[in-house]
Amino acid sequence: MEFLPLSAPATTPARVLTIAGSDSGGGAGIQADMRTFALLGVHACVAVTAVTVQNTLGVSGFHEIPADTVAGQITAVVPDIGITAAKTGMLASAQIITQVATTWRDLDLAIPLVVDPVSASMHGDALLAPSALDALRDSLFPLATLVTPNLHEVRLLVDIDVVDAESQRAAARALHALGPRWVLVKGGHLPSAQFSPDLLYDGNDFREFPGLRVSTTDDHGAGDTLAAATTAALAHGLPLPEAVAFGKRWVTECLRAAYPLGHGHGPVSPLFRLWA
Ligand code: PXL
Repeated sequence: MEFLPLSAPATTPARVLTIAGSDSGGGAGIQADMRTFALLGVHACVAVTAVTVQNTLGVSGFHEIPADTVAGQITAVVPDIGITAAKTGMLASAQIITQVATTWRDLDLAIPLVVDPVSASMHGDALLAPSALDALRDSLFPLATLVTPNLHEVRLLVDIDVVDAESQRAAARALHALGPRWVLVKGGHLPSAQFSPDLLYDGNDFREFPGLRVSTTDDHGAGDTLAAATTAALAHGLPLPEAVAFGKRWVTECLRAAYPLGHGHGPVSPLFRLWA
């Protein structure tokens, strides 16, 4: 696999920020982001939004962090540390989404923001209050450089059932109308046995990333890992379509390297980068 053009930084590496929830099982959320960020050579700052209680069998609950504490984490690190790209994952509630959007707007940053509109775990456990969908659409999407919904999230956000290439395009158009600069409609849940086609749209052109499907049930954290790798690539200065292409290759390799864990679904793994 072709990797990012990394050379050792003279002193401080590129910095990114993840605004996301903690996964006690270590496979998704902040933990997935940090694994990928470290292996892609970026320093990661964290604004924790929620602490989930979960293992490989599912999420049994979560504790939401107060919205002003989430905003406080962002305003504490951004001007001090200086970040070159950011991503959001689990945001839990409308209050947190609204505060994150207000904080982001107030900081007036000209850096990419990748919004992964996490709504549920792979087991179907809710990670976002249904009442928060309006906040996501109205306040955060217009600030996003890229949004990365899976097909379940597409249905919740724009009420379109993606079943083929044509409906995937319709969904991309509807999502783009909500204000993000780019939309990536992920095809991981499409019925194809061979491919997992993701569709990128900027309001004018469509670009498909066919991606070979990796057959595994150990795919916990795949969406987070794709968004994190794309964010890291943006922090390294890649243009958006190349960053998405890199993210897609990265998550495919992480799916190939996924391992069984516990009694349920194991995580995708970027640890392959460490082995000879
Ligand atoms: O993979 C989405 C996700 C994001 N963030 C947290 C999660 C999950 C899925 O379980 O637990 C904290």
